[in-house]
This record gives sequence, structure tokens and C-alpha cells, in this order.
Amino acid sequence: MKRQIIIGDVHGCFEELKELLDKVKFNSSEDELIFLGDLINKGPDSVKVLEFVKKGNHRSILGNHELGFLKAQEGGKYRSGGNLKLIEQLGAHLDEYVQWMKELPLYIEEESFIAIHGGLEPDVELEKQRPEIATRIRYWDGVGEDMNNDSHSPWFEYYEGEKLVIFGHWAALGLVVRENVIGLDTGCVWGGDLSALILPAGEIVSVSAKRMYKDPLA
Ligand SMILES: [Mn+2]
Repeated sequence: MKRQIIIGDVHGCFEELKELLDKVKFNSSEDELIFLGDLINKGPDSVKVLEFVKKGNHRSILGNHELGFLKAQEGGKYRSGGNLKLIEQLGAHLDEYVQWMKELPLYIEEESFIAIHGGLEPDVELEKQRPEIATRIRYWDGVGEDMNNDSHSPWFEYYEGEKLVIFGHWAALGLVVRENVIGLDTGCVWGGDLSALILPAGEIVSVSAKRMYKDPLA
């Protein structure tokens, strides 16, 4: 039976990605991979992760880091740090990857689930979700300006749909499993785990980070 393997935020953790694919016995002729975005930045091997996903024709949605990387092409504040490094590393392949990244969808909707990087803005139809919000939302303040403020409720407290929403982006929460919501960012780049959800079985498989690539207290 064909499996769909949905993978949380990789952030350049290519070694752990390979290990995870081994652990789930990924078979490229039978299984479909869906990445939840934030393939790049923070971790050690963004280019290898991008190459793997692009060359393998695997599916991915847009994360806030891909969105920021695209903005970095236009200059401004995003043209710094990890984005600047990745621009240099991609070198002559930059345009090709920028083009590929521009085509990443904000979400993937299937019969049994919706995959979206941050989550769903409450009371907004799926087709009308705004990239800046849907890739970054955590807590919902009613307007989308202060989405890390824990005096508000998490966006998924407002989600009453029956369709399973699978999201990433919120490593601090770790694995989230609720009736209609699964959060898969288990913080590999912070020294946590890289996790995958295997459908239709509903099994969650994780591997541990080889080390802490980013220090959450730094
Ligand atoms: Mn993110």
C-alpha cells in the first residue's frame, strides 16, 4: 500500500533526515514524501536537504524560512544570516532553487488532511490564508501581529474542522497530537528529534538529533 510520509521541520539536518528515511524504510517507488517547510537555515546542510527534495521531486509546502529566503532575493533585512550564507552556498544554482521555491504551495490539501507550516488563521478559508500568517502563526492575537505571545490561545484551539491539520513551526511545543491536529516540529535543530507521520497508518516515527545545532538559550 502506498504510504504518505509527512516530515517536520528539517532545518538543514540532512544526516537525521537520511536516518529517519532509513528508519521508516522509505521506498521511493512506493512512498510519497511531504515536507512541512523550513527545509533550510539554522542547521548544517541546507543545500543537501534542498537538493534531496528538489531532485527527488518530493513535495514540500512553504515555511517561513523559505518565504524569508525568497524575500532575501529582493534585499532588505532578510538578506542576512542564514539566508546570505545559503545564497553563497547555492552559487550558480541560486536561480534554479529560487524558482523552485517560488512554486512551493502554502498548503497541501488531501482528502484526509491539510498540511500547513504554521497553522490556520481562525475564521479565514483555506484558499484565503495569508502566507505571512499561515507560515508563522502560533498563538492567535486576533490580528496576526503578536503570534508568539502566550497570553493568547494557540491557533488550533480555534480550529473546529474535522479534517486533520498537520503543521510544523512550533518546536517548543514538541509533538502535538490532538483529535484534529498534529504538530510535527520536534526541534531536531535544537537538539531534539526529527519526526515523521506515516499515513494512512497514523504512526509517528522519530530519530534523535546527532547534536544541538542551535542553542535555544543562546
Ligand atoms: Mn517555521
